[in-house]
Amino acid sequence: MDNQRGAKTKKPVNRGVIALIGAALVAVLFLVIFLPIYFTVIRPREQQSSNEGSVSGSGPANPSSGDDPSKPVETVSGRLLRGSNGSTVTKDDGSTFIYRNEFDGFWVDDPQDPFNNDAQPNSWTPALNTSWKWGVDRIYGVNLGGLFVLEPFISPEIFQRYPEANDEFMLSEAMAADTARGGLSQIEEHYNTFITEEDIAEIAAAGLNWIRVPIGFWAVETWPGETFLVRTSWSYFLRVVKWARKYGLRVCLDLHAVPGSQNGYNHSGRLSPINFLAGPMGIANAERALYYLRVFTQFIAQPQYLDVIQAIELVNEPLAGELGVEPLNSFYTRAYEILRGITGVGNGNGPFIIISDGLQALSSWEGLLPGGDRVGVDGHPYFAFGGVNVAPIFTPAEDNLAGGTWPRQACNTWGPTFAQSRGIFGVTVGGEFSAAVNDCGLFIRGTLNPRSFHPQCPEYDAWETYNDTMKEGLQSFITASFDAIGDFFFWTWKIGPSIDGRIEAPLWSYKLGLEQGWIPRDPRESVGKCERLGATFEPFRGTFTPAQTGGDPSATIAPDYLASNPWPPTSIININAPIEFLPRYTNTAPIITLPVPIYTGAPASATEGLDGWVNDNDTEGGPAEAAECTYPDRYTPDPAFAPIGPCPVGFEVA
Ligand SMILES: *[C@@H]1O[C@H](CO)[C@@H](O)[C@H](O)[C@H]1NC(C)=O
Ligand SMILES: *[C@@H]1O[C@H](CO)[C@@H](O)[C@H](O)[C@H]1NC(C)=O
Ligand SMILES: *[C@@H]1O[C@H](CO)[C@@H](O)[C@H](O)[C@H]1NC(C)=O
Ligand SMILES: *[C@@H]1O[C@H](CO)[C@@H](O)[C@H](O)[C@H]1NC(C)=O
Ligand SMILES: CC(=O)N[C@H]1CO[C@H](CO)[C@@H](O)[C@@H]1O
Repeated sequence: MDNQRGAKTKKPVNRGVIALIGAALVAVLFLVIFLPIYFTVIRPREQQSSNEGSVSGSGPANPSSGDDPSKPVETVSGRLLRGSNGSTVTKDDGSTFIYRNEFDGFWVDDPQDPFNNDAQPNSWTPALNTSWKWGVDRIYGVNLGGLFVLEPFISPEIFQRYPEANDEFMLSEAMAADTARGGLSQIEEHYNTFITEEDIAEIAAAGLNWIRVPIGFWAVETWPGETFLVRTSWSYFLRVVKWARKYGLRVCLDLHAVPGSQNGYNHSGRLSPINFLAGPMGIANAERALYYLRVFTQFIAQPQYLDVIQAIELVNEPLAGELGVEPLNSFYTRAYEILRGITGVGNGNGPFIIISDGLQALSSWEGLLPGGDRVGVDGHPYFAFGGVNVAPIFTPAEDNLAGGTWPRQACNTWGPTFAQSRGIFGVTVGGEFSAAVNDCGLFIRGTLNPRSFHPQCPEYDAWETYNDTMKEGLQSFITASFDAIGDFFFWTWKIGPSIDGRIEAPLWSYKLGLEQGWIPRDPRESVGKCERLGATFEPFRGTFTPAQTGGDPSATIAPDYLASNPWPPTSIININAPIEFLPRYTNTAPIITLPVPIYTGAPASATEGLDGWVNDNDTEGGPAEAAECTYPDRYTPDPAFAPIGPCPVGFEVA
């Protein structure tokens, strides 16, 4: 993307009463959510730097980088503002660690210049201040799975505290009732400790360059009956973004859980029937999802965030096989119009838009949003859930390294589909996949089936005693997967210990695999792996169209496509009434603006216009129930609910 900074001038705020109420709400939120973090964490550090007037160390006191951007530069307190391999990083709490990066990465952290994007994670990734070249630069990414949308197999100990909980909804309910153990603050404690600054530094040092960060709708708000910890993850998300900027990582914000559940899985927040684009609340729930996408986009499209949060994924894994592709096409079309309406079109105007393949073949999405500006598709290839296959992984593969049939199977299964999707659709990423070839490990299938009966689980679970052949086989499989998928985000960076103090889903942790030697220390080793295995798929050697990568500032979607994918869609599953009779929301709620951190050390110019809402022309209110309408339960509606006419008031069905 190009880097037109501060090009936007803000129009005077004219959102009227709604804005005032919204602002008041935000101010309160700000105090409640942000001050504890930014005052306890940031203020002491800054006071420290301004109190200590003497220059220590030998570096220049002037925070300019000279010719070599990676050269350490010191601030007045002796604290470094940037550094490369071997430098000392001082964290917000004053403690330090040594930055290790063997790939010429360097970090930047200047309180006077909090949006500095000079950092670079390694020599083969453009610094954040430099355009990402889609199709040229390769995504070597990991997910921060289980951080803001909790999953039993990723943080098992938390779920083991409340054995009755099968998903975050039930977990939150159980915690809230358990004030003795701190109630819902246990979730915040998890946000605060599960992923640390060292993790982000290690991700950069592992040769990686992107993170995909799943987040739930409760980062914005919850409605009555929704048990999730509300509006707390956002400030921790911004802390992750701050660290990503510091270490030079790009971020994909992934809306992983929407009201009503988009797939019914536990990792959608609630194990339940699907009520997103399905059932009597299917349209209403989707309208809330559209609103949350709008609120997130208004924030991340601000010039200060554009170069770090470079992509947004609309909804993770909506179950297209059940919902049908047509209603999803309508949803994506509406989301595209809302998002690009906020950001404008072309490089420098808001994030890349990623759509999930909905757990269907990538080719199902051919023709989606034709001519659209920066739209990509995300596939999640896993063998782990594909049934029992006991093929050994420690026997030699075609390239004489261990791996058995697995590496070549990854190349042959995923290589052609990802390559073809790049030709047919455009930018295509593998947003999730793991090193597991089976569903062994604790809670991989959720808490209801805590352990798999796969016959090889004893062998795969005992990671502490894997021999070198086993590790070589796993590494061969994972490098083949990297090569076949191309632009990838491994699922996931970290697995926490179970109540027994052990990591019990080892092949899902990039960090553990790096430490133990089944993940390559340099992910570029994967390039050419499929060829070395004799896998003969045709790689994508073409180029993307200008619109696909932001090079067409007048990219538009054909009017007939828009007309044939209307919002709301013409039909959805599991309803007993005409779709136009289903409950909808009015647009009368005050707009929620996501809070912005306080930057006390920075000049006002650095934070100019930073208020969480980039486009003041966008003044429509948020969704609210109309008093005169009946709304069934958002997750478990009465299946017999059959309205005999449209709800009479307040609807702009357009
Ligand atoms: C990186 O720093 C570590 C610790 O200071 C040092 O041992 C190592 O040799 C350095 N590596 C490179 C490539 O400079
Ligand atoms: C981008 O950052 C590099 C250091 O990585 C610096 O040398 C360069 O001047 C910066 N470019 C811009 C356009 O800010
Ligand atoms: C390595 O471990 C595997 C799986 O436990 C085992 O089957 C194999 O015989 C071992 N190989 C060596 C060389 O020890
Ligand atoms: C807001 O609307 C005005 C009038 O239509 C237009 O000139 C301006 O460019 C718009 N601003 C943004 C940020 O979209
Ligand atoms: C029933 C259900 O939704 N199970 C899912 C729970 O989440 C794990 C991953 O955390 C999935 O693998 C299961 O399919």
